[in-house]
Amino acid sequence: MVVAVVGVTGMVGQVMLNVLEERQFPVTKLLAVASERSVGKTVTFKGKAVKVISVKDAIAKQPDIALFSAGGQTSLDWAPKFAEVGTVVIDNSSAWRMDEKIKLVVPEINAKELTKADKIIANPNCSTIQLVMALKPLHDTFKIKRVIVSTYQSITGTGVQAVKQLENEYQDAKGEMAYPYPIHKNALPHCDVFLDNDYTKEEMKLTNETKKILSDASVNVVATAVRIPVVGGHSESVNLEFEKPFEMNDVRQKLNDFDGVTLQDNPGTNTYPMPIYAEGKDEVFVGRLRRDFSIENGLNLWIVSDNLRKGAATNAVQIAEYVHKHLLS
Ligand code: 2RA
Repeated sequence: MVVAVVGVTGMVGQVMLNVLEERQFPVTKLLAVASERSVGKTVTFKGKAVKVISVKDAIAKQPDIALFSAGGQTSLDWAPKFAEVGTVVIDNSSAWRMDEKIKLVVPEINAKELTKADKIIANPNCSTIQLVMALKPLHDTFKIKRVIVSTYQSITGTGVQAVKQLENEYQDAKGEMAYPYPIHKNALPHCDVFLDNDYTKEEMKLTNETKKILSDASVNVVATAVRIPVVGGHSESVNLEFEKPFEMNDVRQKLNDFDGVTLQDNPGTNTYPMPIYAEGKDEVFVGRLRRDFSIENGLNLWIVSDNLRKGAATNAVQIAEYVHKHLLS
């Protein structure tokens, strides 16, 4: 298959190349695509140097699949033009996620809803993907009434500039700031921009995307998104209120049985998920399970996952695998 990676020089674009190779996706030709300023540079795929080309040149080559991680405006401008030449676009930006004509896909949850007519498919926000992976098996069994989530997000979600800012702050060096404040020894309750309702865009993504992926607008979701100086992945403290009563063993079983979720939960051995150990892996790790004794049918849990992998690149490649297997062959 001819596969384009648009935004190939960015952090997620680079991880997309790694995941395509690791999962042995059947790439017969890779189109490495980036902005004009990167055209002519090279990236490495399967040990070989691949020259970066422009979006226009990539469209002319009519790839089978285009994985986008190049920002919302680039997706709005160019995804439809790829679709016009028959390419299936899987977009990691927020541009299409809440468009009612566009499917928002976590393969383990709703890939089956995809059809040959879907030429633009939205990859959910990283913090949403790990959340709904844990919620789905519990919602199907115990019907979630309310979700309260606090996130502790890796600076890799912001990008290279944020990683550079933290490195500079370690060395007490000056440099470009990705954030309005220092991130070293700090926690910023400010992911993305503030909206008129005083929530941030990141927090409203968690609210709106979760409802769409679970196909249930009745699930109430409220979020606080916090940036912390880690790089391995996003962590989330989650409080759930169910419609139905539950047994803890049943909760564990449902989570354990859900493809892509790994339970790490044993206080007796200090076993719980941590971003330093989730980095580079594709699982969504769940732990710190405990009943919320302050409400009826309440549960607390802790969710950790590598935001560049299952939170972005791996989820997108898994969608491409589904498309290749079920819709293009
Ligand atoms: C973040 N989820 O972590 C957003 C975008 N990657 O900044």
